[in-house]
Amino acid sequence: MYNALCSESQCDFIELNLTATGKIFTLYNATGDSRDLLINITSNNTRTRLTFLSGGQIIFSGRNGSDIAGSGTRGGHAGLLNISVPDLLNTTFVQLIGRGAYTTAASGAGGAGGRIQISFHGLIGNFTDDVRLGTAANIPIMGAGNGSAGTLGSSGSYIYVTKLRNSLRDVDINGDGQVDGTDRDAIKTRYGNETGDATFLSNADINNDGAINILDLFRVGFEWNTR
Ligand SMILES: [Ca+2]
Ligand SMILES: [Ca+2]
Repeated sequence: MYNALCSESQCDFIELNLTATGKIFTLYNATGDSRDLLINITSNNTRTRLTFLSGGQIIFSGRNGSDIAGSGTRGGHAGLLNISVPDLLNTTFVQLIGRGAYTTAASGAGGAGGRIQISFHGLIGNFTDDVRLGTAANIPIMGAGNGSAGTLGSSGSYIYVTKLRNSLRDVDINGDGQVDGTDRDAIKTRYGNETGDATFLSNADINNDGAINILDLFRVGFEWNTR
């Protein structure tokens, strides 16, 4: 999908909404390793965003060793996934999958797990940079590949999450796709909180100034029922 917008390992989108069944796959190189993938949202429009709906997947896994022609002595390594978004990164339900591949070759090693690097301005609710090797949505899956002799490839890693600059967070505080009373109440119950308070919730600090107050509530009102 989106082939026309991709060149080699880089895809430049003005805006991208990956639907529930949408999948982006990387290609393999000759030795079965995943090519790296750079997804760039290029527009600087205020509400330009990268959104993944439930079930959307980006897969940058290595190729299984037994499927690599003339080789197969090890599983393919997963690649590097880089995502750059100028405004809003909504990964609430996305699955980012960079598995090292297995191999059936004797004493062969599994491929290494993938790496993820993300740069963004705003932050939508429910995003986590927690690296686990499970299968739950919204958690990167970057497990190491296995080999027939039991040799594991290295685990995947999260390189960093960085903000390109401070900016607004999305007003959909609980990340359910609606701007409504639930989001209003998330501010209401924390009204007056500041960074460091036990009940402070960064997603409710929409203008990202370290305090939850009228300035944040105003922004929920401004986008009330807008999606
Ligand atoms: Ca909401
Ligand atoms: Ca605030």
